[in-house]
Amino acid sequence: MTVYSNPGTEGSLITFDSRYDHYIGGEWVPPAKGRYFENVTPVTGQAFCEIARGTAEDIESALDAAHAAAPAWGRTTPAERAATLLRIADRMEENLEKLAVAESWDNGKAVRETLGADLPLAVDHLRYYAGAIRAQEGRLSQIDEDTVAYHFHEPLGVVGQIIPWNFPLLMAVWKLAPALAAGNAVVLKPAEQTPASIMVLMQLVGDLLPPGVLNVVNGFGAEAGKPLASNKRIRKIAFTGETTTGRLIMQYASENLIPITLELGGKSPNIFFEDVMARDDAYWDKAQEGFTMFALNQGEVCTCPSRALVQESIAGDFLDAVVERTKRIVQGNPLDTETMMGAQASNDQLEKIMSYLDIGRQEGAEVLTGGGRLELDGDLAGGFYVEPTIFRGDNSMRVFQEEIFGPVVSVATFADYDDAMCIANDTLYGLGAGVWSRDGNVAYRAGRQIQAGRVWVNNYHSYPAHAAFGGYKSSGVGRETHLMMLDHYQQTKNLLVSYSEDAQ
Ligand code: TXE
Repeated sequence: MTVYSNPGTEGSLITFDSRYDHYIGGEWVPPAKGRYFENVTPVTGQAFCEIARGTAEDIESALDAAHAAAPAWGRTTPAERAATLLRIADRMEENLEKLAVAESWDNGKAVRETLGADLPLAVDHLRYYAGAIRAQEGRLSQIDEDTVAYHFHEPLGVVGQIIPWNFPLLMAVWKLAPALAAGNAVVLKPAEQTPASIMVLMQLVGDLLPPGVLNVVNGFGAEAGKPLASNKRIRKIAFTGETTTGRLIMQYASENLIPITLELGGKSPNIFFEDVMARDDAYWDKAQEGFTMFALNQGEVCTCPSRALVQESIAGDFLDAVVERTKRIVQGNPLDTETMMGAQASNDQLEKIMSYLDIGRQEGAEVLTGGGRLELDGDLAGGFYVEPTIFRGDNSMRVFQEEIFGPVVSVATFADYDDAMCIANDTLYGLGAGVWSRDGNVAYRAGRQIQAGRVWVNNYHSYPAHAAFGGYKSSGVGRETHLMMLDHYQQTKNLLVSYSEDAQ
């Protein structure tokens, strides 16, 4: 067991700067309007640094730098770009503990997760796209004996990226790795709730990229995000966040006729067929763990399995077991490696979750465990902690239909396979889903029938590179974490060449 010291205190791995500027053209640049905002750690609820409050002027400066850098970066060879990504991955790996503590302090998530998942996954994504870009090939079509169509991949040029606060470093890398591998220059806007760990990352890796290839402008959605997403000088916008914001991003992009990728909200079903309890064995243990995944990352995951569907015939025993399991989730100081669940990312998010706990009760959902704020002592008393909560109700309730984005699961029962599919697909969203059955045919059929871009079968919440991730329905447009994402950051140049010496 390790308990990392709070940043800035004796023995800590990291001391944050008291103030962070924007990172533009390889330099630290103060905000044009000279304004900063306070950044709070959810661990204690205290402000720990100031962040540049970006506006349209800062976005324009970043776009100037990106446009200056884009042509040369776009002409580098795949091997050069791959080598750069690998160097960034190595630098992150060398500083893994430091970045993990920074991320936990900024976001509130357990260091057990940042050490074991967020950072290793980010490093692996960089390495994956380094390999993917080197392996990418163009295409040639033979039109006739003398005519050939060559298809070349070209970068788009300068792209904008806007990310959320639930996995700040991992979301940054999910977006940056394919964009940079494909030869684009980037202007990235982190979420206003969690900018600090990304600025620490830029301090660590900024020198590995030519100035202007990667620019980071901080600030709020309306003040910095909108001027970026609606800018005529970007050739693409990539966004992860709320579905309503995603609609706005799509509107801005439509004005400029640029492509988008959107990764939005979810209300993912996690379906347990009756055979999961057929034997008390390792599989049943794994299935129970799969249920408790609703609390992973404090439930602040777009694919949070926030609707559990359990076959009626096993509901009583199943729920007794998973309630017991949920009560064993260790909550507390996110910097303690024993802690499984840390703090919610912001006070706003805490209040949103608390309001849904009230809504669920008012709708008549039964609280099987949890249901309130978790009060902790000492310097954690001001932090944003919530108990993992299990509601039991039916799929028409708001707690089954609306994204809560907290450690809250709503459980409904189903009679048979068709009933399960009907409830699973009765949602606006289609990002993730889980299917648990020992019967491979049932699991396969259900996996194909559920309207979601990612269905985990007999597992949940794994995010390996090389498996496409993205939404159906109102959950988004495009696919990340797979080489098909390169297509979203490239345009195709076709040269249609005649080698004929005959007159046309
Ligand atoms: O999201 P926003 P918020 C869901 C989750 C959460 C809710 C609200 O349910 O409770 O959204 O979170 C930037 N133009 N998800 O308010 O507003 C903003 O600055 C351009 C699900 O934080 O979508 C931030 O960088 N940019 C989700 C980013 O968008 C704008 C992850 C996300 O903020 C903008 C996060 C605008 N007009 C929240 N308005 C997921 N799918 O993982 C805001 N932004």
